[in-house]
Amino acid sequence: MFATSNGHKVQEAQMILAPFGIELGTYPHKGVEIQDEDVIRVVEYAAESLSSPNGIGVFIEDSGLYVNGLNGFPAAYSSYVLKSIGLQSILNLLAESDDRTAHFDSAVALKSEDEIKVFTGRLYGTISLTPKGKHGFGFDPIFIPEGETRTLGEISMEEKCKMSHRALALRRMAAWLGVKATHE
Ligand code: ITT
Repeated sequence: MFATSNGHKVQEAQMILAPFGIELGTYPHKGVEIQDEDVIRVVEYAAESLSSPNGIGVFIEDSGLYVNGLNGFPAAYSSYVLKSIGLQSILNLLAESDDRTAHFDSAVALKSEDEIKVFTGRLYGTISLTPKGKHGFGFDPIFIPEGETRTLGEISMEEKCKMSHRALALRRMAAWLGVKATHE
């Protein structure tokens, strides 16, 4: 079960975990979310208060964008920053900086019975000069993954799910669960 309120994250997680034969249900109760810049601390704390419906394993995932030219902002506050000031304001804040490098971090906490296991993934890249592309969600239109010329907004969900921070963390979880990909 994936405990989240974000439909985009559900779609991506389904695509990432399908090759492992993992069918994903979703669950709306995410546990208590603390304010902390580190996504690992956010999921560790939330997992403590997460209840697993019918004893089925349940996981949460928290991600954040860390922009080096803004001293790591907006970090795990990404959701609030996007809602409050939006993409263009981030580009404006960065206009004076000559460091446009950034990364996405993802932390997944899996709770099964009384055990909590955390898995992480990171995607390095740079922040584009303007928003580009209609795919994905959140910061995808301004994030250019390392080795790419296009933003995540310009690539398909399938391509994003081969390289993303979320894919790395979820594949680590699948490996820990001992499930092997049927095709890769
Ligand atoms: P939950 O219910 O799972 O907490 P959420 O939307 O709050 O959903 P996160 O806290 O993990 O999700 O992510 C915070 C924000 O960071 C999210 O709303 C997006 O704006 C942005 N974000 C996260 N992952 C992203 C990705 O893969 N691409 C672009 N933006 C992303």
